[in-house]
Amino acid sequence: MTHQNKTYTNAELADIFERIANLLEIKGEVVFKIRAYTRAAESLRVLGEDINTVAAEKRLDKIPGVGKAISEKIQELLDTGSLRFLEKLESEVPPSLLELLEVPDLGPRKASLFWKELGITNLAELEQAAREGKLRGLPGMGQKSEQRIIAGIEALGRRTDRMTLGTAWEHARRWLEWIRSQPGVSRAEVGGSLRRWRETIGDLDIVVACDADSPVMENFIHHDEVARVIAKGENKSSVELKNGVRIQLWAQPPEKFGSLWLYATGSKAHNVRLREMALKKHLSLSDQGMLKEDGELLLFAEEEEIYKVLGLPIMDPEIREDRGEIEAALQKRLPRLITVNDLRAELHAHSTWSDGTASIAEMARAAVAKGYTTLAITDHSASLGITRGLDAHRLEEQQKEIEQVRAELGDSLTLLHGIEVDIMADGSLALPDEVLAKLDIVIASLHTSLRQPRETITARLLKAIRSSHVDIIGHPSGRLLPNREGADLDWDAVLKAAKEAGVALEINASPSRLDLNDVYARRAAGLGIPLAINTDAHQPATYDESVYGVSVARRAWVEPDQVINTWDSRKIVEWLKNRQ
Ligand code: DGT
Ligand code: CA
Ligand code: ZN
Repeated sequence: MTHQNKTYTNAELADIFERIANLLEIKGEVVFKIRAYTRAAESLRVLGEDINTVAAEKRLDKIPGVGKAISEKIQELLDTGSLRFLEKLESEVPPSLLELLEVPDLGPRKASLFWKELGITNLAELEQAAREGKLRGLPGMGQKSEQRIIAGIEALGRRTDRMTLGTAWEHARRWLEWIRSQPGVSRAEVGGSLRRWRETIGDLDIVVACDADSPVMENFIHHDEVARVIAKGENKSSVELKNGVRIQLWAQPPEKFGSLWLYATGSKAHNVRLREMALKKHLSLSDQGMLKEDGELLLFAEEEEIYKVLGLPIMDPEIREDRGEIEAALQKRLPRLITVNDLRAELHAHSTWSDGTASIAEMARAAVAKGYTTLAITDHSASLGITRGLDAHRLEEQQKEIEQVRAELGDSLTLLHGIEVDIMADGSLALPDEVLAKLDIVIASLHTSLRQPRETITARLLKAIRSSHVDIIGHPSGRLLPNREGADLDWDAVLKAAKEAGVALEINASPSRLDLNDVYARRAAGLGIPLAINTDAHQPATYDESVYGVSVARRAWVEPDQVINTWDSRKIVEWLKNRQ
């Protein structure tokens, strides 16, 4: 059957070849065949020009990683809208087996095993078999791995389609630019969870001030990238884009922008509190303004004026969560929240000595350019399965290069020689104490066996916190946003131990980590535990992700001095010295 109207984007074709690769691997096909399809998929994703153009110009077989066989398949898909090879494959390997690959740590080889040995063809059957204890007898499986699969399936059930902050900001910046270019628009800003810098984002809220006859709303719902209009109105429309992102656009004339922006920023709980306070003054607060009992509508072009009427100072969006900010504001004890400009140090950075992509000198020069006065190079220890971890010998070699860069940079940067040492499954560190003792700074992180039971993994982390040379615990929970949950830790115990040991806890700034999260960062700060906001940079550009870590700290009500990265070099070095 042919579908004349079916067209494919590069990403859709890449998905098809990835599907083929997975099905072939489940089938048990030889490795080089599978690799050919994975490579083609990767190549299509980064191609940078429309596949339809490439096909029209007969250049398909010139795409790197795409040989004759695969270019013919692309052509067949573009011509007919389907692929006989894939149809045949799907009649041999049930495509519902691909559901299994969504389970964390479950790859095609395991899926193949379950299918061939137990006849499992989908997720529901896998869950049932696991709960009945049928997996543990298979080769390479045991009771523990069976438990992990059950936990993985449960986690899938809790999964959301929320975006990370990094992804959301990328989309939002592009759309802000487009909206600001529309006729009659005087102002456009983000609202919603994005303006509050929540750790993940459901839909983007964009708030616009525009003239009554501005076409912005119409142009928005008819934009090329829109797949579906979810709701449409004169002042508010909501769409889903072809890439799956949802955007809600709010519009009002400039004189109502303040009330609109306040309303659309939320949180809902914060809004409800403000509304209650307004009602006590016989005012009804809405996105339109404040309605007086006599029917007059007070208009607000700026948010600040609304807070003023309510007897409050304007509040930073990050704390508008009804977590005590109203009470604190009334008592005039709102925190002076940390900002990115307060940061003077990066204390967790990798180089080509482990899995980074820049040299120590490049990382150091970029830190100076960023205005930092301290940088710690903390490459991975050797234990990890990852590339080129450091052992005692390579650390000594690295020390020489550190010395050279110090000589080059002089007083402009305090360059610390450190390590990110792996916390092993039993809580010991991957390198012996005498090796760690020689370093300026030690970060200890959990990278493996994150699914240990609560007692085990808590004890493991406590052991690391209490060991003699650890200064910072890196990304304490090990979670990955938006969907891999962190370790099941006893946080009371972790915070108590960190407090006693004087160890700093990291707020890892990567948008796919944000770990500590806002809630635990706030508890840690409340206990007086030093915090470290680090980007875990593997290249200079990553330093700019510090803004995400700072947003977590701001949501946690953290003031600059509680974060060691705001200190000058002398104070950081002194803190490190006093810990040893
Ligand atoms: P999200 O999209 O799930 O990441 O979270 P938000 O906070 O962006 O929530 P969303 O998109 O449902 O709504 C955007 C803002 O609109 C929200 O932050 C506050 C406001 N809002 C939504 N529903 C209500 C409501 O029922 N009452 C009040 N007062 N405000 C609301
Ligand atoms: Ca939203
Ligand atoms: Zn790292």
